[in-house]
Amino acid sequence: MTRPTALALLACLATAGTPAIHAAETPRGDPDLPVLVDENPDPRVVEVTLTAAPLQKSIIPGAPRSHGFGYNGGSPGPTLQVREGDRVVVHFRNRLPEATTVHWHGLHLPFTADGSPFHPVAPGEDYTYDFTVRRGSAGTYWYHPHPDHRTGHQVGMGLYGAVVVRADDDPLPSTLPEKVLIFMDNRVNGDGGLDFPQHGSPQATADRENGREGEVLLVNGQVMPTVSIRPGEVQRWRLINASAARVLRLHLPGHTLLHVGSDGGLFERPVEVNELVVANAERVEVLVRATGQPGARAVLQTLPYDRYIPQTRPADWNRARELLALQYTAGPAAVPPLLPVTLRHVPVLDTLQATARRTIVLGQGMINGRLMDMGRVDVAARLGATEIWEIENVVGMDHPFHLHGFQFQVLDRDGVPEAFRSWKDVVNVPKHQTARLIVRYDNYPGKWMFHCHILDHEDHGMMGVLEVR
Ligand SMILES: [Cu+2]
Repeated sequence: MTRPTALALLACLATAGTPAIHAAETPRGDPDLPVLVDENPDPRVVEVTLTAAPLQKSIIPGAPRSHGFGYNGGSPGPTLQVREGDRVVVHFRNRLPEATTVHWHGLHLPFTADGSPFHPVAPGEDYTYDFTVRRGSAGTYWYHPHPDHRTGHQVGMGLYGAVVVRADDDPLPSTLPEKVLIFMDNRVNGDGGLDFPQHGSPQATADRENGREGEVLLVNGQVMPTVSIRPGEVQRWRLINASAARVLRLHLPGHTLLHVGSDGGLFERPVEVNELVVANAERVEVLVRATGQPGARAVLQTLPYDRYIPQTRPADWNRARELLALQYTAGPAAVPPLLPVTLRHVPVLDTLQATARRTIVLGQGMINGRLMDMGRVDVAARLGATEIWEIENVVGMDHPFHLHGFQFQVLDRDGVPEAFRSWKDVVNVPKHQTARLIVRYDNYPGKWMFHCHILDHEDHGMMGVLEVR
């Protein structure tokens, strides 16, 4: 592992002051999430209890109490905080009226701990997820249900939470204030209750096509929360798009962001960006540099992103939406911290080692022309093998492609080599584009799902099975 060279990366690049933007909403408090309590005194074992149950409060702020689901009484659930090398034991209790699982999205773990549809947990039953956090996997992940056909419903009912994996040799200063921000959207009806369409209704048809989007945009379960920042400060934000279908195109007016990491952790070096597309289930890590004046305010927005087929594109798709307020404190400025110019080494997966090349065709609602069948193996591979997968989207809407169990690296998109190497478990494949990725099946045999992460597509069968043996 390469240690960072501690050279200053200037905290005041290319910003022209921070425009004051006024939002109609009343600012709410800092959106910090609760953390799962470690019940084990051994410092290298994290043992927690996670209960899924109907929620006694509304998951939409300000709405009347409505049906919903939560983890440990909240939506989102508490954050799982672990370190590389930790053994993690999750005592899961399903107190929902239906079967569920807990999928640890992006983590490299045994088949029995993956929480895929192969290991449903019946109502009233318990299940223990037991795994060791891989070295080199420090990053931002999340957990959510993954039962057969019901993922979209259960996530929409409120079941999702964050996972943070830390490294002992994290190259970024530990003094950077950190925020975990989970983005979610949801739909409410006239009574303020969660709105899921009736089976067979026009809305159900549109959702099946587009994926279910909602008008209420939530950040850590809040509408337009406020994050405070001191002028000069640098904050580390871990962003998770937990939406069923909404793709975020993040933009913070008056600021550029330092993009430092993706699904499987930090890059080799930071990349300065004006905006960031985060497809559903993807994560990004960014450094936010407080280059504005004391008392200034900026609003993190999601800009329009056209992922739709024209026939079912929502009428207001081209409208920017507000997500959260960044409020500068009035006091004196902090001295900007020194930031490393290199972060860590990302190992190369060698294309010369690839022993198979696969073509995965994403059609509308199907993969390689077939619907999901739990009894079928779509791809069979050897443990330890390296393979190249060509993910070809042949239809006119984007599909974010997710592989369980193994992080991969994107090689190229439509033949254009990826600008830099990173670990990924989701790659958004835009309409009529092809992405090539390389993956190595390390350590764990089993049956692993690959699927579109638009939850409505996944639930309706846009999924396949990779068996590694
Ligand atoms: Cu899809």
